[in-house]
Amino acid sequence: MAKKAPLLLFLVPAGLAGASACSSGADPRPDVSDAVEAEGSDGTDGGCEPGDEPLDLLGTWAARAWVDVYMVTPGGGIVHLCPDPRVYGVSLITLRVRVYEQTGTAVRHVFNVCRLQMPLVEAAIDPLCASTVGMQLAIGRPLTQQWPDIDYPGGAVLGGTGTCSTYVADPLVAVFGTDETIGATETLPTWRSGCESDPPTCVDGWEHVVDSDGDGHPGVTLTVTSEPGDLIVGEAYTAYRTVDLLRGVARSSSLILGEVEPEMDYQIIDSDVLVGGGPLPPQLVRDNIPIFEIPRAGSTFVLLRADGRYGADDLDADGSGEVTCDEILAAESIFAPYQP
Ligand SMILES: [Ca+2]
Ligand SMILES: [Ca+2]
Repeated sequence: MAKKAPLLLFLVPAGLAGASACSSGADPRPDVSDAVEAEGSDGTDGGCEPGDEPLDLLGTWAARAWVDVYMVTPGGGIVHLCPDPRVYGVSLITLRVRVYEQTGTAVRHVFNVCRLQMPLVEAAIDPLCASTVGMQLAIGRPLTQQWPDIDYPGGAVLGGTGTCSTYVADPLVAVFGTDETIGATETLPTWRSGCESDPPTCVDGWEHVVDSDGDGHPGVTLTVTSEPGDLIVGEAYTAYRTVDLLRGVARSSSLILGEVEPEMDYQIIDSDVLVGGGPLPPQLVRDNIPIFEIPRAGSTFVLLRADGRYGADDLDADGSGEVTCDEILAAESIFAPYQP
């Protein structure tokens, strides 16, 4: 510690000139410790003072992430978003997290995805958006039914063993519609631009496509619907991936708050879509269904203990001894105070 002080003394005036102007002391030492403390507790809303109370994360948690997305019409399509081709929305991801081991600052857990809701956007055919409809993308029913039972094992690292320690989870990687050779970073199977043949011919990486939701169509099914009317309706068969990195502060043994660095992306590898009542070839569906642009920063999450310990709500409504995704979704108003 003593060795580091001269370096900090050197860095603080250079890096935090504005902040140190607000500090009162003439003695530089309190300024340095203030700066260090502020940095350590700066994860969410400040105010979290590291305490002596030991942190116990074992048990079942309910989690919600609010992911900022921009949905963008690729261009060249019949259907476009309104009023701009680039529309802001929020995707909601609801998770169950079971922490089964905590050794010092290392945590082991299993994540389950309870639900992923994509934003409703306005779309139209006419360029001036005089007559718009709501367009909704969603994960198809086969996957939404299977998802809660799929375990994503992983871990997290704490910055300390007391309350207000930092919390950094392993990336939550969920890939659907491909074999296991496609992970967090490999290129998803992709329809070659301009190709007008069948999917096995047109999709680069077709050999990696798997009917992972078991609905008889390649890849995993996304549905697109519009209300009112049937401007655009049908199914897109996709390779789909979401990667979420959660970092925050374990404020207590029943509350973790922080930011999520998200990625979400999909490639349409086949489809069955009607636009204005007429079928649309797969190579054109890509131009008519919005793609996602997700900012790296600004999205937030909360983990709330859900098993009744440490003063938390007990979401085990049926007394089965286990908190299920259905029980979390039935009690989702618990997330409301943390909505950004
Ligand atoms: Ca499928
Ligand atoms: Ca239960």
